[in-house]
Amino acid sequence: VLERTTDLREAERFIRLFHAENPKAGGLNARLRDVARDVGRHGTYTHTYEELEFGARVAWRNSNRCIGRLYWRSLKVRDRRQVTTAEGVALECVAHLREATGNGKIRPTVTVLPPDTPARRGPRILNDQLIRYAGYRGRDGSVVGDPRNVELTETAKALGWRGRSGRFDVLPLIIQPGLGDPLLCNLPGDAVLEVPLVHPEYPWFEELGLRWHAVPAISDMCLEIGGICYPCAPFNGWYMGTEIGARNLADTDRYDQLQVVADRLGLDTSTERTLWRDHALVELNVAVLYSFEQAGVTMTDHHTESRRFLTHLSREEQAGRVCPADWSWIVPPLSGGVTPVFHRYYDTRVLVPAFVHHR
Ligand code: HEM
Ligand code: NRG
Repeated sequence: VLERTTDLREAERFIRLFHAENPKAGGLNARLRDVARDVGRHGTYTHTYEELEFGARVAWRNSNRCIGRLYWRSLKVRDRRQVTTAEGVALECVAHLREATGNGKIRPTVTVLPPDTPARRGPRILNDQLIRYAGYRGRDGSVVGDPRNVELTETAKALGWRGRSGRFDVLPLIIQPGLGDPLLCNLPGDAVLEVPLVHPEYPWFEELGLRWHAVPAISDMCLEIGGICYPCAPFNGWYMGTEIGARNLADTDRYDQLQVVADRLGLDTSTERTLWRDHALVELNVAVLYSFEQAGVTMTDHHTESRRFLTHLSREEQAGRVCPADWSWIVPPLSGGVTPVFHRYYDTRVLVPAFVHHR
């Protein structure tokens, strides 16, 4: 049982925001009175569907680290607050992936499961994304798969999961219900669209055996709206190529592929001054964008998305709002200075509703 009751001032602040931006909703004072009554009686209140949808969209709009916010109004909100069991949560995650993947035409989607209330804790997903590749640590300390997910892989194994020791094994979901033991759930193959990576000019690239999943679906952030915390609200958009090509496959503490790519390209890696890392990085990113395009899977590139983000900023200003942003996350990890988002600073305020890391 949680001690925490909903902060009535936060609730009122959100209800006022909802009515200010949705003047047609009407009945502000009646709603404020009802919310105050419910918080007084039960320590919390329940969002209407319209409030939930608006709150989730504004949480995206307020994501300072996100360069993809131009489309915040198009977020599809799946209201699954009535789902109480871990099995139900697992089924909803699978349904979310199927709907959001759309055969490659990815739809930005969030599924909202029950909130934390004074009476009962909401469920949680232990995976940081719905789709993650296992990382297996060997005796010599080296890792097969994604080194980032070694701990999650060990948790899954401790709960009875058996990995196949491959480089791209999709981990099961681990769901912690409000009460009781965690549940393991294998994702069915048709819920996980993947793209094998090929290069438009180098046939050998395919032999590297690299691939990535189509949908990034963050599942470990709380959705906070009007003083209510939804700890289980997995959301997705689509990938920007650099997330995969310049980080997941390139970082030395992830798949660490720059040396391998440079060797195949026949680059001189004896000195940094040949810029072999930069060259390999570009070819890796070319392969990522080309492969997703060929597979018909939605993906954006960092040049296009940077321009769109500045469009978003000016639209927000025209609407009379500040659009805060975190420069260190907005600037892409490849060719930063060649994109327009590099050449300015941003308001760094933190607004709510928001997606927040509580873990
Ligand atoms: C972060 C792009 C949709 C919320 C990011 C990052 C990128 C990005 C490149 C930085 C990731 C990193 O460096 O690891 C996009 C694109 C989208 C999209 C291209 C396409 C539609 C969404 C949606 C939501 C969202 C639908 C929420 C409803 C966030 C949040 C973060 C983030 C909360 C920060 C994550 C963290 O702190 O780890 N996004 N995004 N984004 N995005 Fe988006
Ligand atoms: N860099 C992470 C994903 C973080 C969120 N990125 C998005 N979000 N594109 C990775 O898996 O590489 N989104 O909701 O679309």
